Amino acid sequence: MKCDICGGLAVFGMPQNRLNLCEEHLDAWVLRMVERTIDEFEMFTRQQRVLVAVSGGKDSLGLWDILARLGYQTEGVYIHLGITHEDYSDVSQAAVEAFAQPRGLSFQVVNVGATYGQTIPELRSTGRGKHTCAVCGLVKRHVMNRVAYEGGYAAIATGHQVDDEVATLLQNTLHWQSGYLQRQGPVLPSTHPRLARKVKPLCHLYERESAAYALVRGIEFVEQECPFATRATSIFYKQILNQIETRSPGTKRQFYDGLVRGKANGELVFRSSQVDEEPALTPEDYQTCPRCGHPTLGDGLCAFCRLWESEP
Ligand code: Q46
Ligand code: ZN
Ligand code: ZN
Repeated sequence: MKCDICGGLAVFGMPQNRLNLCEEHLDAWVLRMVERTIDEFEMFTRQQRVLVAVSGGKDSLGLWDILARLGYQTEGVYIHLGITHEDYSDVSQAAVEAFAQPRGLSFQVVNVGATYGQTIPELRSTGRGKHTCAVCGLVKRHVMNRVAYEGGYAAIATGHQVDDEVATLLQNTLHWQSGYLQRQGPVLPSTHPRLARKVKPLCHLYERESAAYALVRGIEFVEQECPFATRATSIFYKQILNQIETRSPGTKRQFYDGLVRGKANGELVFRSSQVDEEPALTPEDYQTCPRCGHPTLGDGLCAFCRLWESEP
């Protein structure tokens, strides 16, 4: 297999683009793709500071590496969830440290247990009728919004790639979750000064491209999945989508791009007022949580503070 650009030894094939690339040209292709995505969706500029949410996995560390190489101003945030199964959270934090230090990149750690009194597994075990990932997602969103607001960052960048996005899209479509479909996209605008703009610069990169980039760059990421992820339905949807993609290369990109394009040109319209970060909301739609000052749609405590409220 030859590289379609230089004729050298190709190490990576992309059937959906009919493209085979050597290491050097895969690297250059990924950088160009991400830069183009940032520009196309006007995610941020080189004059703005971006907070990169890092988990220690290939996608978020790869994203950070790409943004730093492209000359963007980045800082990382690692949220230590207190997951002790196979030392998952400690091992992930160590991977983030080992990545950032030699590159001179700065990051902060928010330890959920130390900061708020309970880790994610402890919170879950007190049985609030929510799945672990729902609790975890709520906590991570709250922490990231707080860190971004306090640090004055222009945006939070996450490592979601095409496979993550289409798994979510399939799940939301099967259940016609109009609120989630409305907020899904490469950019979630800020609807309140305390709710940061969220951007996904890898949203046009397939997971295997992101993995190949991390390998080519020699990034030592955590391969271990979060122990709770194995039960996540998103893995099941990813497997189904991979089967469809094998049969018909490019389907994943088409599925995702169709949503983004349809919403941009008004062909697809979804409505819901039940999601805290729905893009159509304005600051006036929110109340202020009396405990943490976070914006919330209902009266009283925000969903994050209610989590800690309901002791068993
Ligand atoms: S970290 Fe948290 Fe994920 Fe683990 S508990 Fe679920 S949501 S799977 S991205
Ligand atoms: Zn080449
Ligand atoms: Zn609150």
